Amino acid sequence: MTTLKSELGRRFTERFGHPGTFYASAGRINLIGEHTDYNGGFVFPGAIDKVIMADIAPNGTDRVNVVAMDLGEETSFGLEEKDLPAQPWARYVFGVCREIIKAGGKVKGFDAVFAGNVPLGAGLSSSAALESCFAFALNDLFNSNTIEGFRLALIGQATEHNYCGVNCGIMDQFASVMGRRGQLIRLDCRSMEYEYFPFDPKDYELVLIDSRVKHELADSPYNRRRESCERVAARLGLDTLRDATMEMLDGIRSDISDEDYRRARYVIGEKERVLAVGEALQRGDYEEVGRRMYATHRGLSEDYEVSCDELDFLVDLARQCGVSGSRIMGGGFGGCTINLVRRDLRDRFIATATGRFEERYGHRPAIYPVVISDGARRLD
Ligand code: GAF
Repeated sequence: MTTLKSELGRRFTERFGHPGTFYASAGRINLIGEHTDYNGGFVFPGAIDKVIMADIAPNGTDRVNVVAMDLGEETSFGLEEKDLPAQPWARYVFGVCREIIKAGGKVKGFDAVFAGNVPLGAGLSSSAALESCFAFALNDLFNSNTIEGFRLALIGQATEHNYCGVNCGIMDQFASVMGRRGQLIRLDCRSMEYEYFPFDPKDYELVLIDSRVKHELADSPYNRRRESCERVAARLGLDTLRDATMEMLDGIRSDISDEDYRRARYVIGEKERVLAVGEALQRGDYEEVGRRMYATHRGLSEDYEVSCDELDFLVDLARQCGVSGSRIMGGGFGGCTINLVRRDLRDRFIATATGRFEERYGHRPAIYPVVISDGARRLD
């Protein structure tokens, strides 16, 4: 963090000739509740200690100059709809500016340099971290912090929908903005009520194993999953699958495609699993939490079909090593597994998983210990 901040500061001063203000927002993990957010269901995310950080200062013009330090690229754009930049990364920043303006907030010209340590394509929501970082900063710099956190998350989500082609739910931006150190958040994505759950098990640890196989949400298998769910909900006369039951789904089975049936079956099962995990956490029953994680993986792999060979292999390895819970995390099509592992098994599991994965796929997976951390913030 300190190195990232000083490198950003150096680059900013070199490029713009004066110092700016630092902001950061976090990537996220999700314990359970996958592909439930856009179905009006529950999710269980937390912010992590990997961030996108930006150094920013208003420049007194109507133009935005942004340097993406990790990519070695720079662009400049105006703040009107016609000014949409060509670079995909710049659309996140542009989208946040536009969504704040469309929501009645203020954005004027500014200079910025950003960089980060959220691994890209790992399912840790680097794009939500980027959106949330800029949304938080522009709220502070131009709106006297009058836009509340939950609205900043909606601004990030609308950016994905309107400028990046991903019809995502609210989970990633919500966790990135609202995350708190040491706490997971159970969010009801319909009512937007949420509750913080302290997460600091003595005998267990969360470990991410990154397959380093890249997924692309924008080529739209993600959007197609969402469309399946919306078709089934509409057929049931519901707004979302939140109120659907297995009995209702079985009642329309012959009217819908087998694929849509399986998508909805997964979502209905996942809703129950998130609630069961909330209760198990309150009892301190981490073995039950883990069992539910394996059940989620099975649903994501067989019914929702967002896993892949590499991720199924990692989950199988976890089971063989006696890991309490393991599943693919995030949107899918690659990225990480999240593993709930007893501390005494941790090192052996990591060594086995790393070695066997490399033997089979020819490259080493990356290992990230999970540190549940604060979400969007200004850095002094
Ligand atoms: C991606 C999306 F951005 C989230 O909204 C969520 O749907 C997730 O996939 C799956 O749970 O990260």
